[in-house]
Amino acid sequence: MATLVFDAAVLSRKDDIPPQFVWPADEAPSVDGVEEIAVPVVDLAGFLAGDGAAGLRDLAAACEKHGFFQVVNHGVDPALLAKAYRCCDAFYVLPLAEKQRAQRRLGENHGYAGSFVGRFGSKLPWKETMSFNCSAAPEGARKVVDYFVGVLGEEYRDMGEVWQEYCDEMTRLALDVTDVLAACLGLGRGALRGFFAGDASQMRLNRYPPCQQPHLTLGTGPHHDPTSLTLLHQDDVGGLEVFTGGAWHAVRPRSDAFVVNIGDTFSALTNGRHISCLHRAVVNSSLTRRSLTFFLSPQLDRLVAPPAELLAIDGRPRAYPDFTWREFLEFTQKHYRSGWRTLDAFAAWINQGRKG
Ligand SMILES: *[C@@H]1O[C@H](CO)[C@@H](O)[C@H](O)[C@H]1NC(C)=O
Ligand SMILES: *[C@@H]1O[C@H](CO)[C@@H](O)[C@H](O)[C@H]1NC(C)=O
Ligand SMILES: O=C(O)CCC(=O)C(=O)O
Repeated sequence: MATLVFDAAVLSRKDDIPPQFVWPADEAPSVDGVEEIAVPVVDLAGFLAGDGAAGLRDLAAACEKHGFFQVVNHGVDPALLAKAYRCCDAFYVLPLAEKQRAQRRLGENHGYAGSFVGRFGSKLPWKETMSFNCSAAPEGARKVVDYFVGVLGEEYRDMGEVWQEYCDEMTRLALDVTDVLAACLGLGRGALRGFFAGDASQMRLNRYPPCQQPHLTLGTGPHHDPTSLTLLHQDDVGGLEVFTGGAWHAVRPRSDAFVVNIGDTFSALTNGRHISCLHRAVVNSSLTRRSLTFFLSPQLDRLVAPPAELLAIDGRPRAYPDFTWREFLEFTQKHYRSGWRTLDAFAAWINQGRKG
């Protein structure tokens, strides 16, 4: 199988980018740029301290319209974020051969991806990624450190420790966010936490090198996250865009905020009331951009079905059949690569007897 290696140092200087990275005109970003969107902001500390109702109406509307918002006063130490970005850089400046010791293989969802195997022969994303599992379950407490040491060696223990600490904080924050969303849905605080007990979450570090033809390509193609909730921190370059009201909109970086994207599984959990956010990332002609994404997911065998209390409040028929996170994850890996309307395709596949 042909392998195209993403060598950032070489590609960043190319005046003509390789055709595999050129996206069709109707998907490529507009040369004129897109308008910024005013993203609703949740004050997490304020919510947790009890002035819970403030701003919830706007937030609920945002979740039902496009599925994303920002959270500030989230309690994540800025020093930890700074350390995380330093670690991200320290990983990506490694020689390619060193990074490839963590090479992600076909069918796997963890490791370093900077070269792309044959079947991804077109519309390649302009980026490198490093992904790894994490979990707040007791047996997952050292998962991240063990992964770094296991795959890259003892010298990477400190790096693993930083990502362990970062992931632990992200799980804490994501679960706090479920409390806010539960309130939006008319459920009690804590109503959605049990669903995520023993979570099988994931962390991904994205690095987008500069591109001389930024309007021909995308750093991350348009997609819905199949996972439950995504906590995204972007550096100050900018590039995250969300689709709402029939158009793409830029999300201005805000160093004190995490962007929360609702994913397919959370949408199913809310009986379709909260929308899975369609988003993408564009690249920059002169600057390297980084984003840190944490994907909260339940245990693999958790049944994804809306809480009875929610169905009673909602009064609407079930939007999706029952499924487990494992089934959906496997579907996204084996049957259906595209990030578009994956949940609908999955629901149709279940309703047709899980064939094919
Ligand atoms: C990471 O988690 C996924 C499921 O969430 C699992 O399929 C995979 O084997 C795990 N990989 C590692 C290295 O733990
Ligand atoms: C690159 O980033 C800078 C700084 O954020 C911004 O001003 C500029 O518009 C971006 N250029 C492109 C092509 O995105
Ligand atoms: O880099 C970004 O802002 C978006 C990243 C993203 O959507 C992803 O990693 O799934």
